[in-house]
Amino acid sequence: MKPTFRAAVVAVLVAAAGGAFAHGDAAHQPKPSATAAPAETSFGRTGDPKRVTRTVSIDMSDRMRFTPSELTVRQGETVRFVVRNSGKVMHEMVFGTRTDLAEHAELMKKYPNMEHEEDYMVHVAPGKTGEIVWQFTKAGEFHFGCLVPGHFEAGMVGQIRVRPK
Ligand SMILES: [Cu+2]
Repeated sequence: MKPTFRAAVVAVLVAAAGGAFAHGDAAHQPKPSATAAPAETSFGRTGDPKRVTRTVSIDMSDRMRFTPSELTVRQGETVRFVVRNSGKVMHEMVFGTRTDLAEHAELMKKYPNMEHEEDYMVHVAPGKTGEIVWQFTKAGEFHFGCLVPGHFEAGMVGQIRVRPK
């Protein structure tokens, strides 16, 4: 078991002990002000909607697929993802490294009611459309997955290649 995974489990257990099992509570708190510098992750940071240079539409279906499931962007590019759920069950799109996503999928199996809201994910109800604006600040290969329990394992995962500037 990797340390990051263990840390995530501990975080969930601590939240449970505090009586707020879902971090849904946190999701309802106001987000940090727009003037604060967005937090950098290993796969980029929250994008500024005013700097979007490209819009990519992605479909999520009950066949457990993202369409398209592969794309290439340039390092530094800010992309608006318009994510449509054309299925009849909930789907979500979560960015991360392959390891991040696999660990997160495991957690979701253990705690299926876990709710969370981060800028690098969007949960989309059937028939609805959601958005993520993300800036890819680091070159490399990243992934996006649906972490509704069982979906990631069924192959609901896609790949983003970020070409160096
Ligand atoms: Cu899904």
